[in-house]
Amino acid sequence: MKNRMMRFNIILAAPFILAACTHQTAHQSEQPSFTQGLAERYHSDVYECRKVDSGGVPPRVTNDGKIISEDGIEWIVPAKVDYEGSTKASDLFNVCNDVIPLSSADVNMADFPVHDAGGSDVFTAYVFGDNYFEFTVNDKITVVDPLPFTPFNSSVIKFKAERPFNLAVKAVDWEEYSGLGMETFGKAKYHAGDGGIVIVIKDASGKIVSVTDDSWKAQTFYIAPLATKSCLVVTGADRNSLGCPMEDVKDGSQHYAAHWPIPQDWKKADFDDSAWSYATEYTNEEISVFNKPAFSNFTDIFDDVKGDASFIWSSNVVLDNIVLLRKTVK
Ligand SMILES: [Ca+2]
Ligand SMILES: [Ca+2]
Ligand SMILES: [Ca+2]
Repeated sequence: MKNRMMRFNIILAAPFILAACTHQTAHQSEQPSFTQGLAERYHSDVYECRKVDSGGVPPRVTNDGKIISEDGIEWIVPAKVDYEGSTKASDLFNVCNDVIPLSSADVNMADFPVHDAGGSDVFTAYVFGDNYFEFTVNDKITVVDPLPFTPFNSSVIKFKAERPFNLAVKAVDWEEYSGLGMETFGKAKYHAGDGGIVIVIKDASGKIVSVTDDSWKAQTFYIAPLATKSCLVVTGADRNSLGCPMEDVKDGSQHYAAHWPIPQDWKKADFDDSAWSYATEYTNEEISVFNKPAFSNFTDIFDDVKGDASFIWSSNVVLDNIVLLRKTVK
């Protein structure tokens, strides 16, 4: 009886299995590699800050890790970054460097260096990222977040360019448990932290020329933690983890992570991002930034009534941990 039932189920399922295989072949490059468990240490102390933030919270240690996926590929987690040796963004607010202005009125914008992305117009970008970003203009200059994990900081990037220019931003939600996308948080030993980034760009006259919103393109390349592999739904270029559990767990050490390779040419203006989704907008409340002075001391910039920037990310601001963002500023 049992065997007959099984055979019956297989016959019923056959067309669906066939359909799934055909689908997978058509979008093979979009299927992730999976890893399970903690990565081994790659670099210890990518960055170290000994200062506590204004809430008395000690900084988290910034490590990264490497881990081999089930299909034999080595992945650097949370992301392979160009931190060391790269040009760092200027500090708008950075406890670790003792740059702690109470408002934008206390910041001398004329002091910041100007990076040359081609062209003669000067633009100023203001960035707050949870937790790390690499900001590329016209694939010509890349300026990186000086503080990869915590405390939370904010940055200024002044650059010369000509409109239209292309922005390519790699945004990384850093992690304490390398390869698992989790951190200790209060009483929770395994907590999936969130990401989010907000950017405002002004021209030399102070006029806002671009803010982060849902006109930006966004794609995720690293999703963790995954309680199961099957909760992740990949349909073409769409990588949807919204059906996966996100609650704190007692032991996340055996959770999975999904990885995709980052296209070589993704920073180029003519890179085809047509299959990518538009970014999802998140509110200040969703990202919980009112207790973070690197953001809340500068709401005149980030929440300007003349152009209120939204936090953006891919569809899952908790589980998606590497998000590439693209925008052409006209
Ligand atoms: Ca940061
Ligand atoms: Ca985070
Ligand atoms: Ca996360």
